[in-house]
Amino acid sequence: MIELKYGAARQEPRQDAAMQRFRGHRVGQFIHWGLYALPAGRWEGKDVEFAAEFLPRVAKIPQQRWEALANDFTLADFDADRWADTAVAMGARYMTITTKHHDGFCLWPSAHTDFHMGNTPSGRDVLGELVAAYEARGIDVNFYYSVLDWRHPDWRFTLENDADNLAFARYLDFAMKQLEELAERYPSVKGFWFDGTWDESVKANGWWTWEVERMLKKRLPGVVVNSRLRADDLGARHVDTNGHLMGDYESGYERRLPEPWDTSVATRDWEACMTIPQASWGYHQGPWAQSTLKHPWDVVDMIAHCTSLGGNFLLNFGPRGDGSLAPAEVEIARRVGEWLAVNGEAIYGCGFAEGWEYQGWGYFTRDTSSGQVFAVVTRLPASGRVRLQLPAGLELTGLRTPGTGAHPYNRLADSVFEVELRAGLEAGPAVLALETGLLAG
Ligand code: FHN
Repeated sequence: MIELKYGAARQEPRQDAAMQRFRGHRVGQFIHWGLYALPAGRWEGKDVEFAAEFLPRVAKIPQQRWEALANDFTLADFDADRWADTAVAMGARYMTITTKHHDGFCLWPSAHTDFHMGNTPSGRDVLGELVAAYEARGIDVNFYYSVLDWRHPDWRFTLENDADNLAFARYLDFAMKQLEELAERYPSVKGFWFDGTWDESVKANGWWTWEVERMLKKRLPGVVVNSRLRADDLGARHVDTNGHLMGDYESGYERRLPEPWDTSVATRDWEACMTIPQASWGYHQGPWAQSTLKHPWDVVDMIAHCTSLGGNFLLNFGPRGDGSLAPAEVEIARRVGEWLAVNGEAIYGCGFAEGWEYQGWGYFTRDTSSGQVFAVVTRLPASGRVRLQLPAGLELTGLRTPGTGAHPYNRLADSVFEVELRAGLEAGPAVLALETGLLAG
């Protein structure tokens, strides 16, 4: 063990009420919204086949022209209640929104920059409106904050000399002030989700990431912070040099999930975030993105996959430049929500079912309070039949599907059962609630 000043604050997962609440949510809505929603991946008539929020960099747009987009951010069709209604329809229990992305534009009227929503034609505090709308519906709000800032004159990717060190120290002070401001203006926020912390400059200042976590936890008791913020004394990220997770949950699963049989993941809290199109987080209007939208059942598969390993799933939405949500994304949210409305007992408050092995047709989950085990069948075999292998010594004593009630099954051997599931596929992946007992003898 190496002595660390800025390593992990604890070695075991948090068990306080706020953390348990976050852990039980399982399904969240991510939102990437900023100036990049206006060009939406297209510049001077050409589609730029890259994540829309990277447009200023990829298309090498002069800073002044990028900033001028703020004049067109009129919010002609923005309604915080409509966004929040969509989250409710999806069955999301929390929402995480970009307060500032890499281009430095802030969704709240920050006193520390003039590059913010308050200086757009409407002058509205959309962040405040969103917090109010989501919380009125019982949905927790978390703030995404990009430490990386392409616009700020003191931002540095690397620290080459004293002048860089001085400039970057000023930058860290600026970012700390913005974070204090967010905590003060919106004290009901439940979590902070940091991004853009991978550069050498941040890694060389692990102390600052420690201070940010400490400041937020002091001001906002219970607040949940992702691992991506943190670097330790030696520049190790997420997990400190001694192998302990920093922050409250691992947030490294981005557009990828752990292997479904990798049960080692279940020893920590974690969250995976996912785009609806193949890659873009901000709204991208081109076919590069729009022809790759995920099917609602693919989303359900990922939700169950994460739950089965004790993780949360954060599905990203990229609202459009006028403030409206893309209809295709609203439709996906609706269908995922319809599935969750029937089958949510296998997801919310559920986690890893220890002893129940991954078998390829989908996932086992277990309700962390009642102990009820579920099978979520997302890959039905061509036969239409699923073979359920129970842990040794257990037998099936009853089977129920949340939508339709008792379901028949056949015993093939001790602890091995077969279930026919061809009917009802149009309603999405089947869920089975398993009643079990000890095998006699
Ligand atoms: O560069 C960003 C990207 O735009 C997006 O915000 C994602 C979300 O996890 N994070 C970064 C890439 O890791």
